[in-house]
Amino acid sequence: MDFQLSDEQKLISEAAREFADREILPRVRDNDRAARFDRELARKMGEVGYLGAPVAEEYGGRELDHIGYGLIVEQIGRADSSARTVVSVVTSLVGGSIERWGSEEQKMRWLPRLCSGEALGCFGLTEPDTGSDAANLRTRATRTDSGWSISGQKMWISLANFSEVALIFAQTDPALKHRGLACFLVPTESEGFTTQEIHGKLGLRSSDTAEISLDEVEVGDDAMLGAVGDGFKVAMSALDSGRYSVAAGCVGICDGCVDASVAYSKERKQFGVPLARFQLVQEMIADMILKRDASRMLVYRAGVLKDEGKPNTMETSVAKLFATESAVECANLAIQVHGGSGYVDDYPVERYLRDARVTTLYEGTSQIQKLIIGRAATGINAMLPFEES
Ligand code: COS
Repeated sequence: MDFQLSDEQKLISEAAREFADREILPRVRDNDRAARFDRELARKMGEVGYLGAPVAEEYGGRELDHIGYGLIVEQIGRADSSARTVVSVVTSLVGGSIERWGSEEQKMRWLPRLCSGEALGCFGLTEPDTGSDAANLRTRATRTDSGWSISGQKMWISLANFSEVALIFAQTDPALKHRGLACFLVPTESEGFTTQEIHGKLGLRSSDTAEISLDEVEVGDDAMLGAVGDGFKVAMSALDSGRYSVAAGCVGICDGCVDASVAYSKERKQFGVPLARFQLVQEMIADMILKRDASRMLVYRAGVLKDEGKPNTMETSVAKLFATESAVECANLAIQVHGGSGYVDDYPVERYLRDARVTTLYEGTSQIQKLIIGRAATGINAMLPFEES
């Protein structure tokens, strides 16, 4: 067992940190205040290879392992969770799914553009009435003479307003339940495909979030990712990677909270001494470090399993659950250390709290992660109706 990063991994992490300090930090507050999606930043992240880090080089990626990918995500997440969302969605949910399930033609058509940041993609699984119960989709795909016609609604879809391609999950035969689902690569310029921005979010304000409407959108057979019936597996395998990425981003939030709190507590004086002199302040910093380090180790464990090609759904859920809850707790503690200054955006900690809050909701709520972990431990699926479990 080796707890040290290799020299190459350290370099990857340092380069990502420098990039984030140089390209992201100077614009993060303005983007957040203006609730502005920064398309130019997404392009820059593509240029340096952060939108296709684990994708094979022949498709425009950097072919890094999952630890390397996680290190990049951590550093981007430390600077700005909205930028991190672009990395996670384009790499883990969209690019990863195309690479894993796509035909050679689909890979060549989409991956180089996604990896370079020339095009963006979004992941259309969630619907107005379907969140945790992901198999129960209402969006329908109906056979036509030349392919499929898709109709339905998708909700809370990151990047949908700026994407060139959407992965759309749809039911082909409700009687088959999850085995009737299919995933389609739908160009967003298709007739009948429209999006509407969702306003008023607590956090991730400079991340684009939208509702998608599909009104008899026609696609050919060649738009299907995998086969009819593979849709649920495409979604679950994407989420195995997406949850890992969210967890790594939350390690970055925890790390940012520690650094901001250490700096502030050494600089700010009360009762004639720096805040850092007080034991109760040190306790808060120690609690943050505990959560950051444990989250990081859990992310590394999941990443190593992924790199070894071993089953990791449970370990990924453990990492996602712990890191996301830790990010919320660390951000809350960091505000406490900063006092009134932590309540305004002169410091990053109030944004950390607002941005962290969604991570225990999306890509599977904390409750869903616990049910996945509980099922792995007991062999009993507590998500089924009682008569079927
Ligand atoms: N990778 C590939 N295939 C997987 C998989 C994975 N990680 N997990 C499950 N599958 C497959 C199973 O092997 C099974 O295949 P068969 O039909 O051949 O038997 C099939 O998918 C169904 O698996 P399972 O019975 O475990 O599915 P459930 O309906 O019990 O899954 C949960 C329930 C809650 C785990 C799932 O619906 C889920 O993750 N929900 C949360 C959704 C979510 O995160 N939404 C946020 C969207 S992005 S913001």
